[in-house]
Amino acid sequence: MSNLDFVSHYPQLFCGLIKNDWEDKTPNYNILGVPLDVSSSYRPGARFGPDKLRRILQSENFECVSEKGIDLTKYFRLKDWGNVGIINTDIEKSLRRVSEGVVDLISFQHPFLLLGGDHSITIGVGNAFEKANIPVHTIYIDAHLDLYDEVNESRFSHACSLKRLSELEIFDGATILGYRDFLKEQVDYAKKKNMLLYSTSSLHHQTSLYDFGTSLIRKLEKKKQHFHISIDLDVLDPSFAPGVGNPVACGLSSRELISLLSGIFNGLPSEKKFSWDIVEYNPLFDTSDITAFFVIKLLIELLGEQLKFV
Ligand SMILES: [Mn+2]
Repeated sequence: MSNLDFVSHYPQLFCGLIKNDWEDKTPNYNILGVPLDVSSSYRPGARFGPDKLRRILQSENFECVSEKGIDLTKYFRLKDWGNVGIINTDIEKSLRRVSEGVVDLISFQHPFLLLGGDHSITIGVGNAFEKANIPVHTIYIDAHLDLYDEVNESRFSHACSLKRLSELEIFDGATILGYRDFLKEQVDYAKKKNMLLYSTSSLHHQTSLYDFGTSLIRKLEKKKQHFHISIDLDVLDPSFAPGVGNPVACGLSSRELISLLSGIFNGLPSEKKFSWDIVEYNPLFDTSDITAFFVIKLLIELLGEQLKFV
């Protein structure tokens, strides 16, 4: 039996692009919700993220056409596998369930997206790749480095995610983009582990974040087998993403983040395998659904850039 034996309550979302059941057609893209926020240290509520996004994805407010004119409904068949059955009193069991679900997603050989949940869900993703024995380079987009060894006596906190990933056998380096809230010893650790570090201000000074993203991934891709792109929405300025668990001022604009990520997918060759997650969306602290509408725009633009992978 598959570990993915749960389905979404919403049969059809996002202009019909996301369905539970594609009947005679095979899905070419998979989505899994992970409503986990047990370890949130400051503002819990990310557990409500996946279902709130699904509610908004039912709206008729969007055309599924990217700004480059790509009509996503012609090419993408996304399957929504619903939410992982999280046990909100037990993070280790919950992460085990996340990783069991992700092992199945890996086996489908199609791109997949996880909707968090806080950043601890990425630990479950790493564990799944460890089980599948696939080396992974992580593109870690975050205002924080998440390199604490322990937070509140837990090694599975959302602030320990990159530290746990860095200890895996399959850890094939990381590129950190957009950090601006950190300790010096965390930067030292990242350098010792040969991680590439780009602060928010170093990104802000690039003339084109699209070109920067493209050249960054082109330099990396030849030596890497699989890329996991982990997007913590707190990389954005809180004025663009108020609905996050740990906001940090002076972040990227929504345009800057979309340019950076579009450039990365533009530079990634079609034969490369990748997966991604969007984490820390917290509807309890969102204002007028600003953060949710950004996530939907991010999906439209990035799926447009991912056309060559489906
Ligand atoms: Mn963060």
